[in-house]
Amino acid sequence: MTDWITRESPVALGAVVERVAERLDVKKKRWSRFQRRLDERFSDLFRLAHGLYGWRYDFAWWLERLVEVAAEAAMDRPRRMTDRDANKDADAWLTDPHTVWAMAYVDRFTGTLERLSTAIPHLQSLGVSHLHLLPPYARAAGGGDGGYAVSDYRKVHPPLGKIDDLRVAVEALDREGIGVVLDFVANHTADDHPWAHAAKRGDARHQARYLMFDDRSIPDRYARNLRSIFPEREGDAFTWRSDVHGPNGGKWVWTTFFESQWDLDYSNPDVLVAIARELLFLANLGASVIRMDATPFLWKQEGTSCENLPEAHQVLQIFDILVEVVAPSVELLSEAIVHPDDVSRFVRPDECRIGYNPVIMSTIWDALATRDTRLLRSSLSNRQRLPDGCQWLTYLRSHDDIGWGFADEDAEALGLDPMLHRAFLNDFYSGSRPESWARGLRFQENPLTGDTRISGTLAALAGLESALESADSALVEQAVDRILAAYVTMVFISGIPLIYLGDEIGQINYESYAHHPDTASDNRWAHRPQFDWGRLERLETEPGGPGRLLSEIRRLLAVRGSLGALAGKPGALTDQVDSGGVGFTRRHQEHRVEVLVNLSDRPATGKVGRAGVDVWGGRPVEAGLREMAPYEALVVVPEEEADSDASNRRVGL
Ligand code: OTU
Repeated sequence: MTDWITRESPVALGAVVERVAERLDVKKKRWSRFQRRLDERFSDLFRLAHGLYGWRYDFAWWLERLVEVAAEAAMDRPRRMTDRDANKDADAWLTDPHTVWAMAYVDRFTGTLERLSTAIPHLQSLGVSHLHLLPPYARAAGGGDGGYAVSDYRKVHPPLGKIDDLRVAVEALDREGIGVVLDFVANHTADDHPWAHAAKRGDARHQARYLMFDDRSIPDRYARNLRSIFPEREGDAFTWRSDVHGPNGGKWVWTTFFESQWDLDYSNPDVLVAIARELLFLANLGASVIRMDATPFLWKQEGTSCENLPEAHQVLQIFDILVEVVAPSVELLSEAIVHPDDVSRFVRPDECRIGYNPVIMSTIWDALATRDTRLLRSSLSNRQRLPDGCQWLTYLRSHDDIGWGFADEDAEALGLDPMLHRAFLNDFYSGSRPESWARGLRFQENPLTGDTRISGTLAALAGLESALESADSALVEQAVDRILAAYVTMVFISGIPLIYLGDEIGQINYESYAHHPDTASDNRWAHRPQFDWGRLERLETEPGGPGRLLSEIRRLLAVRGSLGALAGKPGALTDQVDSGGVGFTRRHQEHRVEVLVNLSDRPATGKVGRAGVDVWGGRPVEAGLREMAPYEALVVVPEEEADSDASNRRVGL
């Protein structure tokens, strides 16, 4: 039996398409392509939109507007991109071991968009296939949360250039084989976005795009169940704004993150349609991937935590349909840094196909501090499965803080008290334990729960910064080995590796962030230093320390690119290294690789399952037990494969 939506869908589609076509300047070939794709996805779109807005008297009109917005974008899509869309294997890169991402703030990397092309040789030397430009858009005054308080998607932050410079930069990178990842901040706009300005003036339609309240009665009811995202901020998730026209001389505005970031109200279809237009504009700028910021927060409902609600997923599924219909070669990336099970739920073939993996990230740091990989291993075996066609983005740190994102249940099963364990990790990484090598900073300490997160560059957190300061070369080399052990784990275990640019040259924390008014109150700026191009040049000829780090990261990514086994499923744990290490195998078609890593500063015992060639260490290995040096890693491929492997040349076998 078919339900009424399935039954009505072709009729509704026919009517919608006819009316939209009448209003648009239709280009015939494009239109038929658009219509073909829409045919395939319309019943899903209808069902999802009806689920969210079907109760409204004007539902049919909004559905039509949504299709119209997609049709307009499809007609405007540049030719270069429609060619890319037509390529059937456009998404093969998701599992290609050559896929490597890097991320940077344009101002801190090359200063301007125009100068981005000067960075191409460095990106290519690392094998970078995709570059995430942290939001380069016009932003609220006072730094605008590094671009995450967007004032206008169609304008670029003036010091970086103009929107055409962004278009040109994307094209230039693309020509060199580097796809661009652009942010879409769907949860909120800046408080100086044109919609916010109209809301301030008292325009009812624009006030209805946000969550605004005359008094505290409704906010108080919601606030009971909300988590504080930035607890060092005064008050709760609501901000009193006397500059918003209201009967009581202002309004309370929902601001999950900072005061200048006004949450949008997706229960209003006007928001969905208006924001979809901006999303498709970015797709047509040439982005290969669009990063959906703060996905868990998109939908609010009283009595819930207002995170991870089913409707938030449905909104994302609608975005996914629109992008697929207009720009099928564009992938969506989900940024959900929540409980591991919730993180996985955001990564689906019909939603975002790529997702940040905060579990691998945080449990690698856990293993380095505790010399114990049990939490890493249990998290990996319990909560990492993704549907086919989806992919993790693995990383050691991003532009944000590090939160200890393991599941409490997993820690408890190992006999750990999750709160105490997080407290230990925070102490360790902020350097307040005597045995700690780390130089991190406590980020957003919560006075109620004592909970906090950690800021710091890779070098600062992994002990390279303190070692360099001590000028003890043995400590420096040990810190480089530690970073490489973490990198080998991250790069081989699953997903697409992501590098925060500057980490590969061992950049340390930028302490002066505390002296700039725009950054002083947010110590994440400590780990967003200006990229040091002079240092990069110096390191090219330095054999040890950070110079070795740079050349080894390049080599590691090259080895990765040469291993067909990495195109397959994520690593299957083998438990072949004792508790300070991790072992896993990966297979794809006839390819196979076994990885053993000692993540501790003590020797460990590992067991190689099958003899072969360690393409990382550059030597043949026997099967069986072996002593592993502190932070040693082995990447073992069968001998036949090593013979034909490009990595041989690189490792000089
Ligand atoms: C994101 O991060 C961005 O990555 C941050 O740079 C922004 O400040 C923020 O959104 C607001 O736009 O809380 O500590 O589950 O954890 O969206 C970082 C997702 C954050 C949130 C995440 C957020």
